[in-house]
Parts: sequence; C-alpha cells; structure tokens
Amino acid sequence: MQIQDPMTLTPEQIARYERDGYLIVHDVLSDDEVDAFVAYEQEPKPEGWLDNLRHHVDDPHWARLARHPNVVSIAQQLLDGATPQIVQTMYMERQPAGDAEVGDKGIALHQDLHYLPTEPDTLMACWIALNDTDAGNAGLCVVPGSHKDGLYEARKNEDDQEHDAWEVEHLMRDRDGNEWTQRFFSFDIEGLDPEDIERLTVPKGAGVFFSGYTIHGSYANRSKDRVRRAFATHYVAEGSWVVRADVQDLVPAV
Ligand SMILES: O=C(O)CCC(=O)C(=O)O
Repeated sequence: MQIQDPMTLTPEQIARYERDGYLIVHDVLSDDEVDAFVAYEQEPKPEGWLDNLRHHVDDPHWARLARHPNVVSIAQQLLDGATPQIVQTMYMERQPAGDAEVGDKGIALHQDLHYLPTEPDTLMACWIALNDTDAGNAGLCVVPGSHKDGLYEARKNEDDQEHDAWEVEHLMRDRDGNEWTQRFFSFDIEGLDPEDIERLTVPKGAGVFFSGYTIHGSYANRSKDRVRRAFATHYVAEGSWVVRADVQDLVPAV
C-alpha cells in the first residue's frame, strides 16, 4: 500500500539496520507532535490505562503515532516492502529519582520475540523518544548484532534496583484455532557481557527501529529530575501470525 510523503532510508541506513539490528532515525515526529501526545497523556486517565496494549485501535492520539507516515514508511522499508500491521502500542514513562537513590526501574534485557512469538518471525519495533533520553535517564539499551543469533535463553530476572520482576499467563492461539495458555515472565537474558550493551542517546522525536531478535531493555532512571518518556509500536509484516491471543487482531498501519 502507498504511503503519502514517505521518509526514505538511504542504502547505508538499511545496511546499518541489517548489520546492527537497530537504526536510529532522527525527527520521525516533530516537536509539536510529541508535545501534543505528551500533553494528552498528562490528562487524567482511568486506572490501568497503560496496561492496555491496544489503544491504537480506538484512541486517535495513539493511532496517530502508531500509524505515523514517517514511522510506517521506515518500518515498511525494513520489512522488505511488506505492509506493516500493528500488534501493540505502549507508552512508557520512567520517573526520575528526585531525593531517592533511584527512580522508576527499567525493563530487563530481552528480545521481543520472547514476549510476542510470531510466525514467521517478522516482528519489529519502533521506539520513539518523547524527550531527550540517554544513559542517565533510563534511555534505551541495545546489544548491536544480537539479532543474528536467534532466540537466546532467558530466565526470570531477579527483582533488584534496576528491574521489576513479574509473571503473567496469556491465552495463545495458532493458525488452526488450537488454544493453550503460556506463562510469561520478565525475561532476562543471561550471561551478557556488559561491554556489549550499548546505552543509546536518542533525542526527542527520534525513533529507534529494531528487530524482534535484537536484545534491548533499559535500566532504572537515576537522574534527579529528568523523566524519560517513550512510545513504542510493535509491527509484523502482513500475513504474519501473532500467537498471543490478546494482541492477535492486527491493525493495518496504512
Ligand atoms: O523503554 C524501555 O524501557 C524498554 C522498551 C522495550 O522493551 C520495548 O519497547 O520493547
């Protein structure tokens, strides 16, 4: 499907994505677009609002970011021209430490295919910084090149100052309609060399595109007063099957 005014990647950018498993693209959202979304999210919201992964279906503010022409055209180029289908959307705010030692915790290092198995494995994400983010305020971390090694072993992380630990059960459904439940927990990939973990600096409005195999996560916000805000959309290529039933109803991004 044709996207109006698409943002076009250079062959070098596509090669970098293929080599590293992630790509930072500046200015996918304008300051005004970011500010409008953040202002909307500051308005009072019902209990459990951020637990819902499907606001892109019926909330125009969320749909606008998940279906943004810049984001979708880049996702489409990275999916070899397939039309991206939206799986889920998340808004993640990490509060600073203030007078405490640490602020909000991050998400232990994982591959998204741990949480969202898909067939085939076309899962990818666009994580957009909604303010300036870096190692000091729970910025996104990645392990460059980790997308080339398939799915890593992961265990439930230890609850510590950096990461929350949790467990949840999901209904799963295959293409033939067979159903079962599967336990998920806060996955943590064991044995990573800290030197391989890159702490990204991503300015407001930039997007980090990464594959479902790319190891990524974040650490606690240890800044005194710098909140970290990000919006992430997970896509698959048209024709892919998402096995988790709660996010199986895909929304075409175009
Ligand atoms: O923003 C973070 O802290 C981690 C985000 C993440 O894991 C994701 O978008 O899949």
